[in-house]
Amino acid sequence: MRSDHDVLLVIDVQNDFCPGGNLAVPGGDEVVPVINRLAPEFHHVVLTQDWHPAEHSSFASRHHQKSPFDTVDMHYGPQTLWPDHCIQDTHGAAFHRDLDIPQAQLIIRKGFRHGIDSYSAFFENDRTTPTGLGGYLRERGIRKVVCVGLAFDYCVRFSAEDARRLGFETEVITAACRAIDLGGTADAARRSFAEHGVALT
Ligand code: VGL
Ligand code: ZN
Repeated sequence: MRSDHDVLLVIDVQNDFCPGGNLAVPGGDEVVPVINRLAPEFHHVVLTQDWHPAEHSSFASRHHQKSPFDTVDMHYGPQTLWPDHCIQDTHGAAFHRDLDIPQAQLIIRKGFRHGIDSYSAFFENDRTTPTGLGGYLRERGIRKVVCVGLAFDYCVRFSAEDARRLGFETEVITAACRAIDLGGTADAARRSFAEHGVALT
């Protein structure tokens, strides 16, 4: 077993990020058995779930003459646009059916506000609105956050860097992640982890 002060943060292992989904990450489903094997080593497991209203502002379909993966300026800064994905209460937003972590203690839903996206499990994309997870983990006596899931270069990256910024020791297990990799974003994530003191294992 891991230390009682470690948490496994399982990020967005949802149908839309797996092959056949609306924002499929290559090999996304391959993380499921790896995470299922890791989870029993942890006393604390938290899941995140990307959870958008049907007309979320991160969807390219909501922007005139924009395509998925274009960037627009939002009031909080640049925002990549995505295919419609992880709409609340749809099959695409459900966890992968083989994800088997009955002991998970908390599900953090994020991106539920129409006008702002949230890659990180800790802060929305304005980088200041907290989700509450930081306070929850602190109150539970957590010192180390171990991140796995989808996508390595977006939600895993932002969650891990925010965990570090909040003062948690932070580790990303690469064998339990897959990347979207839009023009070098996976390499950028690896470099950024090195700069910020996020351990890659
Ligand atoms: C994610 C893009 C949009 C992710 C979520 O889970 O990495 N990426 N929404
Ligand atoms: Zn999303």
